[in-house]
Amino acid sequence: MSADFFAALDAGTRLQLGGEAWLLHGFALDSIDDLLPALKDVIRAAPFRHMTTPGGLAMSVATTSCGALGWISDRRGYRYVRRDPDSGHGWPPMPQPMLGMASKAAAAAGFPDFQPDACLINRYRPGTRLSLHQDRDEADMAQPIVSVSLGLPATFLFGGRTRSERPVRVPLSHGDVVVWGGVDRLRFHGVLPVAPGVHPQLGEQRINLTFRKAGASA
Ligand code: MD6
Ligand code: FE
Repeated sequence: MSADFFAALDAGTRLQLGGEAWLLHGFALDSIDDLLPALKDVIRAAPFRHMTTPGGLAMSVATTSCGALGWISDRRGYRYVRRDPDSGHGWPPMPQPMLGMASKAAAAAGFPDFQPDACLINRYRPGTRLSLHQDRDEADMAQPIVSVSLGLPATFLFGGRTRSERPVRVPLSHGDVVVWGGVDRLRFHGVLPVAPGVHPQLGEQRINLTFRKAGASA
């Protein structure tokens, strides 16, 4: 798969990445004029911070959250919590344009009942990467994850169910949405270092939103 091949895709193109994993190219662009101001409000209420890994290192990705639950990392481990430890208050509520877009994307990928209660927001400056990991801190592995790329492009690494399987490289650009669940829910994944650049709307950064159903289903 080459970046040129992907660049030639039209908004609206769907690319199947696995049995239950899809790249919905440009899916978020329809609602981008509502998404970006909503995101800005969230970041004002809960600013990005570099959390500490259980090993004691500062993460190079800066993170924040919105929704009933937010994802945190500290010396004790990774988990979802109801309060932002920096402010002592609840996380900002998930804005309707973000919630609406995420559930529409999930439905388009075959998950019609997705009701996320958490959105983890990651900020990558040029040079920032995310090493291969699995997302396994959520209570219900039957629920998919919806991932939205904004700003600078990046190369997503989509691996297998074991760390040793060689990942596929998937170029992601502003407005792309990746949905995965089911048989693909526990695949290893990561992001290569973001190349320097300036995005017309977001400047020198890539922002990734991952919508999850983190708590147990009612
Ligand atoms: C990112 N994404 O694209 C990081 N996790 O910046 C993730 O770690 C991720 O995109 C689970 C599902 C989709 C994702
Ligand atoms: Fe992840």
